[in-house]
Amino acid sequence: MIQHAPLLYWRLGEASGTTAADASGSALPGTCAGGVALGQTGALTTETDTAAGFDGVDDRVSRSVVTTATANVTLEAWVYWRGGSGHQVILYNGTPGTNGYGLSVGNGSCAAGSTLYLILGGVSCGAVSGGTLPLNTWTHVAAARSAAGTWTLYVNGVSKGTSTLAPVAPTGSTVVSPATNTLNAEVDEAALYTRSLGAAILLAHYQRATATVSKTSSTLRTASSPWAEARSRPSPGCAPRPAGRGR
Ligand SMILES: [Ca+2]
Repeated sequence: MIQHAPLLYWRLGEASGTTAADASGSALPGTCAGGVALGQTGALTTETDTAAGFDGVDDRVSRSVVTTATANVTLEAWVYWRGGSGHQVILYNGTPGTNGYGLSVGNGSCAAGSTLYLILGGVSCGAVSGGTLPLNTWTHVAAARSAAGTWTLYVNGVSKGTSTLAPVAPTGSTVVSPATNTLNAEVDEAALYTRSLGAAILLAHYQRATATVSKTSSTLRTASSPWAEARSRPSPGCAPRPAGRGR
């Protein structure tokens, strides 16, 4: 996903600490809170970068909102959902219930239970349904809004539906598992783009998580995956803190 220039890219591959590095180059790190479980087996079988676990109680990774854009945006993440009740938010840009937009799992009040959907705070809590989110399985989820104002929700790179509902301009936080709607899941490779990624790109992101590396591409011979560029960057986030400066 790095080659498609995300504004925000939390790989969530840190082994310790409380900062989630931003691998996009935008310097938009998140802060881990509540005891996020680092070092979980990641979604990408093509590399060893790890994922983060959220307990559905109080774990989150957040920062101040990274963009107020309401069109030409894409949210993307891998989620390994562990079930549970409640209205759980995977990745949100804005203030749930008030403004912004995000990817969420329904509890039956906004959409059918255990359903992935697009939530638009203050507008619609179930703008587009993506069908039942599988349990205990890495699933690639994304939502993109075009310049013309059409949202498309994707599961594993496949469109599940569209909506032309307009979001309220985001304020507040960009967050995985917001405090108001905590998530019981592992999350990996969370990204936000200030452009609308199309179906072909999102399907490629999904497929490349497990793809066999091409032997014919000079680029791929030196970069074993689309994420390799990000992997090679220094990753200061969620890194061990200097002695004596623990939480
Ligand atoms: Ca990762």
